[in-house]
Amino acid sequence: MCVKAVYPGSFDPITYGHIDIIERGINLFDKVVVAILINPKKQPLFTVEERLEMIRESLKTFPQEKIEISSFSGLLVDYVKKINAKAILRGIRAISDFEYEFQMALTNRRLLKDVDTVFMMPDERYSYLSANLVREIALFGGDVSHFVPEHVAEKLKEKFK
Ligand code: COD
Repeated sequence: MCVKAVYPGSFDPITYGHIDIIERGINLFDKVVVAILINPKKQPLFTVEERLEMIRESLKTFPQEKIEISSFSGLLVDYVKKINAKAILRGIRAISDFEYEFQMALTNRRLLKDVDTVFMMPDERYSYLSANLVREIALFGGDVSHFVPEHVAEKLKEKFK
């Protein structure tokens, strides 16, 4: 049996923090499905296609049989059910993440009783890192090379040119 976990998020853009969690996830599960939420209510910096491409490029050295990269719209639990995943994978940084994640994990379990959320902590180097901050640093022309792969840094530069 292939035990699958979904790692859902905005990934706008993917950072070393996300990549760290994916690496930990594939050590635990047979397959990790990295899934971008298509959210018509949000104004992301990158299109879904651009984000998918950046994720693909960032994970190209990972064992490809353990990874799937995808997007979904609607409720996360419906997507979990559709692809027959066993768990939701989430990264947890500081205490500030806890309340939102706790609420989401319990709500999702109420909506779909068989699904559990697995939280993983990133390497300390990434425990403060967020895509939000990366976008802001890039907007003002700062150096984001410690936070995202080089090809993502390039894409950020192009966006804010
Ligand atoms: N280190 C470790 N983990 C990190 C880091 C880091 N530096 N940066 C981000 N992460 C983690 C986040 O904590 C999160 O677990 C994951 O990576 C993705 O992060 P983001 O910011 O890209 O994604 P979010 O938090 O915006 O994603 C929210 C969802 C899309 C998952 C959520 O809105 C959702 O499920 N929406 C679908 C509709 C739905 O079902 N709603 C009801 C939910 S109860």
